[in-house]
Amino acid sequence: MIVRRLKEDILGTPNEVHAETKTWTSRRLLLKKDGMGFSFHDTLIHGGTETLIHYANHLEAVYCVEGEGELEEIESGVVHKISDGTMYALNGHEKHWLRATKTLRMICVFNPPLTGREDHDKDGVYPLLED
Ligand code: 9YT
Repeated sequence: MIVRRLKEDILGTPNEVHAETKTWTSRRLLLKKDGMGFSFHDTLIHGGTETLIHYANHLEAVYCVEGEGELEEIESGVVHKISDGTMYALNGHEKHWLRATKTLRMICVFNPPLTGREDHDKDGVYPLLED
């Protein structure tokens, strides 16, 4: 069994990942090496920012537990409001803008799981990494 606590086990360690864009911070609680088949993160999208995201190599589901913002699907132009209680799943690898008007706290799962080092490239993509 794995038990981890955000404050004691993640914050201030390499599993607290700050995006190079400075628009988000990902606190990664479960990673590929944990063998669960997915990774599990508690992510902050900082208020007043927008982030280009395109998970070409991964599926991601996201559940918002705090904050306010929106997701714009780039291909269709459809905009979805996001607040406490909103879930979205990128089952079509949709490229999107993620905007936070008030810092969003998002619980995210990735399949395949992240190894822990991933940050977005200029197109918002995470590479497929091995441990
Ligand atoms: C919601 C989202 O995709 N945020 C960007 C960071 C990512 N979820 C991560 O690595 O935790």
